[in-house]
Amino acid sequence: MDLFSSNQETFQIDGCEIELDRSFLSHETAKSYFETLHNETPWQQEHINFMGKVSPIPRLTYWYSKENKEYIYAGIKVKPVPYTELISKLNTLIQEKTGYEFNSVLLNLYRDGNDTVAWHADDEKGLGEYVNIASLSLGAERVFQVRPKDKDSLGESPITNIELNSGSMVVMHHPTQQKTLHQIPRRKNIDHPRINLTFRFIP
Ligand SMILES: O=C(O)CCC(=O)C(=O)O
Ligand SMILES: [Mn+2]
Repeated sequence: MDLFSSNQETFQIDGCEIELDRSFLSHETAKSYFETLHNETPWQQEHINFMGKVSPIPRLTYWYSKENKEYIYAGIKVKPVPYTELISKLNTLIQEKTGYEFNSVLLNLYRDGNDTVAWHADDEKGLGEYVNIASLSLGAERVFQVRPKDKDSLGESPITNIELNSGSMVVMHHPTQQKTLHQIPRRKNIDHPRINLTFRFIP
């Protein structure tokens, strides 16, 4: 495992700091964790209700929580399931690396380049005021885009594109969720899956 490698970069977006470690996990470890999570996660197809129209979200998800914390995102209420051995191990690794405490994780499965997550901030009330998020990527490389929420700041710092390779970890420090939005846009030419785990702390 390449923990504490020096392959790191910092992005500043509207006064917020996003750190990237491209080799948080070695290629082999990332591949093996991808296989386990891809095969063993009971992936769910969630739906959103927008003005009475119910549609499937364009990816599969699953929610684990160490302390039985329920979670609501995009109007979707998810029941907590206790951590598996691998999720526990990753939670510990990521806590050691970041110095932040995490007790819950949202897993996203992007089956191919057609699966996406639209512009949003992880600023739900349930996460409290002070939100730090660590996000681990496994499998296909995808572009993670970040932009200021504030239209005036958008002129000065337009969209930042961050390539997320397998085994990379991103830390979005407070107040990134208050001041910026992020998304994973569609990439038509990608035909293989990506798993992303966003570790959060539910107070
Ligand atoms: O897939 C990613 O890298 C981001 C996922 C995300 O933003 C989320 O689950 O809130
Ligand atoms: Mn997010």
